[in-house]
Amino acid sequence: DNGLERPKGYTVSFHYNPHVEYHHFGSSHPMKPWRLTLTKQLIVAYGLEYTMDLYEPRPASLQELSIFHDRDYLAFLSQVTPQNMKPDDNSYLSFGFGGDSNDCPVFDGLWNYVSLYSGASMHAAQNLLNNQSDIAINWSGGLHHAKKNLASGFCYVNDIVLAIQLLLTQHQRVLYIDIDVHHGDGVEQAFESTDRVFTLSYHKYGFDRSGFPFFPGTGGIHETGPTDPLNFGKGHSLNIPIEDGIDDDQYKWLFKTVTGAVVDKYRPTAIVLQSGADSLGGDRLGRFNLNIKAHGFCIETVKNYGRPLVLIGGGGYTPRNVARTWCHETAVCVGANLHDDLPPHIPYIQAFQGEENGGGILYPDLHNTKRHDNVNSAQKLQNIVAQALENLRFIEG
Ligand code: V1P
Ligand code: CA
Ligand code: ZN
Repeated sequence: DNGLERPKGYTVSFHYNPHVEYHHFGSSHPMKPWRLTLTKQLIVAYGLEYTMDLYEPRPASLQELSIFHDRDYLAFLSQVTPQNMKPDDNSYLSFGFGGDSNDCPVFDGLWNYVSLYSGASMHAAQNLLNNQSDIAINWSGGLHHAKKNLASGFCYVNDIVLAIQLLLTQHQRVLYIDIDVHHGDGVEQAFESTDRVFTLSYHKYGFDRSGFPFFPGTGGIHETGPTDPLNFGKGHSLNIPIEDGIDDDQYKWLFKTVTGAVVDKYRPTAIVLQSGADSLGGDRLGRFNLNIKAHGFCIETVKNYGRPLVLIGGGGYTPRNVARTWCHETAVCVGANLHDDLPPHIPYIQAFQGEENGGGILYPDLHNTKRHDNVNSAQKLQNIVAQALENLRFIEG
């Protein structure tokens, strides 16, 4: 038994167009699409490609993206290039490009890039609707900050919103869960006025010593949707703010307790899970101390709810560990156990070798990178859970 037989009852589909990998945000930008190359290489090396249905989705059309995004925003996005852009142009700035941080640069092939990752998320959702799979995976998506007329935080088109909109054609209640270290503000905002989508985000929340908020600065425990009692969306968002350095056991307890309560109360008929890998220990932008298996525990927990599931990527800024995590989580979906020694013949094996790169194994200890002291006390986390459960009383049937 090589552990890779297709488990009975679960059909997993993998939606990926390799052309996304070849796009570059710029050498100093933390978002590296080639982390997807590393991810795919690990998945292939472990033989996981034989345990899933593989699809190479076509890019989404402008028409399809306009289900969520404004026409004038898409018109701008589809024609702007590094050659024709005007940095002091009003529309350029008003659509979220440029600015001091340059979070959303204009790069070669930008339109192709956004169409590819969005096409893959839409295709994944469509595959669930057609009953072609139980779990549909798109590691190239998960760009949760994009708004209908605004690029934000490395996100230009919100593929998650588009996927959920497709699911809503057949599902009465869709649950969105977001374990990226950042608040899933774009998805929350897109569905703020409906009770047919419940959004749940776990994230770092707080201010640094200079008073700057951790991006995007929203997602406090008391933000549960609109306050207007006549608004159907009231109470249909839940935010779990977390401080620096949270460890495996704390996060697993928090995730299981809160997500379990949401599933019990909201009774979703489909789930979309954003699995941003910037919540791992040692991430270039993140602040948590999670190991790969604790991150994967969240995927396992959600899989076991037994609802149709779209699993998508997101942040993740230490590429070798993004690849390890998403390979592990692909294995979790198909029900395979992977050997800790990396298989031979991985094209970019050097990326995983050497002490500083995780010593050539799949599950290096990321907690021990200890870059962030754990300031989450048991008491603080208990208070968060108590308040989260209190917030949920609003949606009790
Ligand atoms: O903090 C900011 C800027 C500062 N402005 C007031 C806002 N931007 C962050 C954006 C993080 C985006 C995360 C995306 C995701 O959730 C989903 C894919 O993971 C930022 C950071 C930071 N350390 O938070 N931008 C950059 N770093 C950056 C660094 C180098 C070059 C370009 C951007
Ligand atoms: Ca999050
Ligand atoms: Zn993030």
